[in-house]
Amino acid sequence: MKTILITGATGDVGSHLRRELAGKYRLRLSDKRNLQKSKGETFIRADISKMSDALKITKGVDAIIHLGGYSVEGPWEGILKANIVGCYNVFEAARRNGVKRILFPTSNHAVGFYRRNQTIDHRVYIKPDSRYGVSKVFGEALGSLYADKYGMQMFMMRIGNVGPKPLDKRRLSIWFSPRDLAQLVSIGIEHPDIKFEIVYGISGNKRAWYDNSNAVRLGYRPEDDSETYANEVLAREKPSTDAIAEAHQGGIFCTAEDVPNPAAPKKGRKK
Ligand code: 15L
Repeated sequence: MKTILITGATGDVGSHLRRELAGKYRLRLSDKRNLQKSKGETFIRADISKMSDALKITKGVDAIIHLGGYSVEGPWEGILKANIVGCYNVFEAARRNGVKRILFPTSNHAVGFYRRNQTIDHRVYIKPDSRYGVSKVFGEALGSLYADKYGMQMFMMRIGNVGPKPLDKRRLSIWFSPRDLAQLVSIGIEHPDIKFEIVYGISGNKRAWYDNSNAVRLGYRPEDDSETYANEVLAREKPSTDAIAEAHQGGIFCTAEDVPNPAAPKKGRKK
């Protein structure tokens, strides 16, 4: 059984993955915050902005799902530390420890300034909508470098919004159900021929803004479609006064300086 490291495991995506991957892999979890581990899991408390911690958690694993970091728009200092320094440390520590494969949840916000009337694929020029989006582009670029220079295997998932149901009209286009997330992650772990791939982490949504043919080429067959929830989502949608947010795929990330994290139960955003 493969050992998979999940960084940032206390977050919302981490919690879905722990449940979905349980029994299929030996899960090594890490986070800055404490976590109650379940059967088949180990936990190492770590701050990935320190290289020594990154080296410790990446030792002896078969693949890494690097979720750790800042997950919404926020102050530059926080994003720099968590998403630039932290991402560099994890990729570099993996290289030094001989870990070949990394799955990186980049984000729809790496390309959030594309307009909603456009369909984009994995080859489009980047158009980040926020400092957070820029930090995800950094991860994609670092992944590309480490694939070309060191022969590492990099699976970049531009994730939409993970959750049991789409939250609003924008998320009808980018929703990613937990079971589709698990399927795409399994492809990222198991596919024998990954060098550097960009795929979109979304379900088979009828309203998708993405041509996800690269994921389909690698075997992805999503089971869910946000259309199932469209009527209930649209019925409760309030009209927006933010024309820029409304016109672009990234929504309020295109105008806001700080964005509440829908996944965070109490505090505004992941610290
Ligand atoms: C993201 O990249 C965030 O991590 C997540 O919290 C959501 O805000 C999501 O994008 C989104 O666009 O809905």
